[in-house]
Order: sequence, then C-alpha cells, then structure tokens
Amino acid sequence: MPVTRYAIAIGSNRPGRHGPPEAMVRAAIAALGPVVAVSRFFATAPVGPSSRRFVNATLILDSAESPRALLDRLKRIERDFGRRPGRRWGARVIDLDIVLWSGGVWTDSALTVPHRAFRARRFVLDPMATLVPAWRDPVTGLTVRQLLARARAVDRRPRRS
Ligand code: A4P
Ligand code: MG
Repeated sequence: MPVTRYAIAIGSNRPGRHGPPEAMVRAAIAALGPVVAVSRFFATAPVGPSSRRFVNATLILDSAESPRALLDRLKRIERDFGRRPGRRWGARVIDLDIVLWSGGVWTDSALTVPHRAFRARRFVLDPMATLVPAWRDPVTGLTVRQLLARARAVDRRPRRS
C-alpha cells in the first residue's frame, strides 16, 4: 500500500504509568514512532461528564498501514498504557483517535474516518488547525480552518435561557 497521511488526535485526563496527562501524551507520541509534526499541548475543559481537565494534541503521521491496521496499533498502545475498555466518556489515561486520512473516507465495522464527531470539537480542531489548516474534510468539503471558524461561531452564540 502506498504511504498515506493521517491526522491523529490525542487526549488524556488521568495520570498513568508514564506520569501526569502531559507525560502520557508525550509517551504516546514516542510510541507511535517517527511522526511528521506534533502540535503544542492544549489544556482543555472537559466536554461531557468527566470533571478533569484534558491535555489534547494532534499529530501528523505518514504510514503505509490501512486505517484499520493503524486503529489496531492505536488500540494496542492504549491497552499498553493501561486504558480499560468501556466507561465511554470516562476519565482516560490515553485516547487516540484517527481524525483524517489522505485517502478520504473509510468505513468498516469498527472505524469511521473522518472521525464522526471532530467537526464540532474545539479540543480537536484547535490543535489541528495549527498543523494542517488547509486539509479538506472529504465529507463536508470544508477545510480544517473553516471548520474551526464555524465551531468558534457556535461557541460565541448567545445562550437562550
Ligand atoms: N472508532 C470509530 N471511528 C474511530 C476513529 N476515527 N478513531 C471506534 C478511533 N476510533 C474510532 O472509541 C470507541 C470505538 O470507536 C473504538 O474502539 C473504535 O472502534 P474509544 O476511543 O475506545 O472510546 P471513547 O473515546 O470513550 O469513545 P468516543 O465516543 O470515541 O469518545 P470520544 O469521542 O473520543 O470523546 N473533552 C476534552 N476537552 N478533550 C477530550 O479529549 N474526549 C472525550 C472522549 C470526551 N471529552 C473530551 C475529550
Ligand atoms: Mg476515542
């Protein structure tokens, strides 16, 4: 398979065997092997029921792996880092999501790329926009920069009471 490019989102909001969340993120990046680029680390407020703050980052990886093979590798790293399956949205020592793939759209029984929820998530779009602002989402046709502008506009909308 030819080499393709991936954007991967990383999150942690619980200390694990490598230390506090930022150390977990750093160790996960090292475990992935040579990467093309890594964003700075963003401290983000939790979205959803978890009460602990997250450390989020994005990285760019070139690989000949299929999306499914890469997902299996990410899941192995999550397991090695001590993540317990289940407890959706719970505090996690490490979360590795495939957000975009240069091959376009991928769907199988375990995986959807682009990631289903990334378009509304500042904790994914903010770091990603620092690395690949012009990368186009194959589903909406919008660039990462445009998706971020849209998500920011939603955040600014006055709330009705
Ligand atoms: N899966 C499907 N598509 C993908 C993909 N593109 N990348 C499947 C990775 N996995 C994908 O995910 C569950 C299953 O989704 C995987 O086994 C895979 O087969 P998971 O990572 O095991 O479980 P999860 O992360 O608990 O569920 P989910 O729905 O992925 O949660 P999210 O969406 O990852 O959200 N707030 C802040 N500030 N920062 C965060 O990082 N993260 C979450 C978790 C909530 N709030 C947050 C953050
Ligand atoms: Mg996940």
